[in-house]
Parts: sequence; structure tokens; C-alpha cells
Amino acid sequence: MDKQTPLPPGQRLLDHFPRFGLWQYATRLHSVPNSLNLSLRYGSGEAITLDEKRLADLPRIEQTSDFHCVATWSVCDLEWSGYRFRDFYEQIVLSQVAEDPGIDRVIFSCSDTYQAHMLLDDLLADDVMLADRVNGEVLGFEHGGPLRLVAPAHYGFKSAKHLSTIHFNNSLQGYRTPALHWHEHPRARVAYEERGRFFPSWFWRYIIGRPGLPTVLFWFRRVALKRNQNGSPRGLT
Ligand SMILES: Nc1nc2c(c(=O)[nH]1)N[C@H]1C(S)=C(S)[C@@H](COP(=O)(O)O)O[C@H]1N2
Ligand SMILES: [Mo]
Repeated sequence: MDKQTPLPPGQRLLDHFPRFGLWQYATRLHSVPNSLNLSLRYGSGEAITLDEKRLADLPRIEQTSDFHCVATWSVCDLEWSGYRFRDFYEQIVLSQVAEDPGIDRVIFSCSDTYQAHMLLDDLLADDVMLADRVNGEVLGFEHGGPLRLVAPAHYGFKSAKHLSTIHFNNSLQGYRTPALHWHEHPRARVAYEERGRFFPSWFWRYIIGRPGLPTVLFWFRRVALKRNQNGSPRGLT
């Protein structure tokens, strides 16, 4: 983001990019693999495995974008590298399927058991990526390696890290919210401050987001340090 441009409503700038998430996921990292282990499901079809070579056939893109967490922190100018989600959809997903059973949403499952879902239309925007590099380095465990979603126009909780299954679907069957059903906004667009489904945005900013923030940041840093001492996989320093 151009430093002249104000941050989106209710956000504050952090000077570093923390590892973050719902805190029950901070410790669920034993199952995060170092190399890509990704499946694709379309409608009620069987899951197929996608290897790195298949992804590497897509054009590689680089993108500089900002990242906004619903808990009110933002970081600017992250340099992502990877594949445009729309290219992935058009060149890999659509080439596997004969008919469209009314697909309108996508459920992302992650190897730490986290899940996120987005509307297919939102995912086809120019700036949505499957990223495997950030700031010039291979995406390590810390920020969602081996592969994560990056959807800058949506709050960070939609940008699923450590992707393991991408399910194109016509319902939310198979999705189990990692947070509370009454909280989660289905689109979570930053520009409209869609922080939660109910309650006004000040509630999420001042009652939930800001007071909880230092605790969660502290907890994630602690878990990351511990994992590092025990011999960390690539990317956690
Ligand atoms: N697999 C997984 N993806 C996740 C989360 C998580 O806990 N696990 N947390 C989400 C939230 S709330 C945010 S803000 C971002 C944080 O990304 P970062 O750890 O790279 O800062 O990841 C999102 N994707
Ligand atoms: Mo977040």
C-alpha cells in the first residue's frame, strides 16, 4: 500500500508480519508437511492429488499486497509469488470436469485442521493467489507453507495456510467453522468492514479484536520459538 493511502477502517499498522490465527491452531502443527500434499475435489467427485509439477505449469506471478487481519492488525507491501487462483481454476480445475453442478463456493482444508470458505466469484478476482513464496523466500511453516491462499481484499482468516484440500462445491457440506457460527462472515471484505455476521463493527474492533490481540500474538510467538528449539522445518527462524 502506498504509505499515503490510509489503512482500511479500524485497522492499525504492525511493523512486522506475525504468525497468527485462532489460538487453538497455534499448537496443531505436527501434521504440517514440508512438501506439497494437495488434493482437489469437485462437487461430489473423488479427490485427486495435485503434484507440484502440475501447479508449475501455470504462469508464475508476483504480487505486492497488504494483509489485514480481522483482529485489527495490518501489514503492508508483502511480496507474494505463486499462481493466480483464476489460472488454477481455468487451467487445472475446469480441465478435469465435464459438467458444472452449480459450483459457487470453495472450501479450503488445511493440514493443521483449519478450514475456510469463499465464494468462487470472489476467488476469481485478479489478486487472489495460491502462494508458495513470500518476500523473496520459500514460504515456510511460519506463514503457511508449503502453499497458502492469499486474498488481500478479504480479512486474513480467509487466507488459508498449509493447504491440503481445495473443494469446489455447491454447498458448505464438509465445512466446519473454526470459530463460532454466529461470528463468521461469509465474505469478510475488508473495504466493507465485514468483520462478523452480526453486531456492529466497533464491537469486533474494540471488544474482541484489540483486547485479544497481544495475547494471541504472544502465544503464537511462544509456540513458534518452542518448535524452533525442537528442530523446526524450513522457514521458521
Ligand atoms: N491453516 C490455517 N490458516 C489460517 C489460520 C490458521 O490458524 N490456520 N489463521 C488465519 C488467520 S485468522 C490469519 S490473520 C492469517 C494469518 O496469517 P499469518 O500467520 O501468515 O500471519 O492466517 C489465516 N489462515
Ligand atoms: Mo486473523
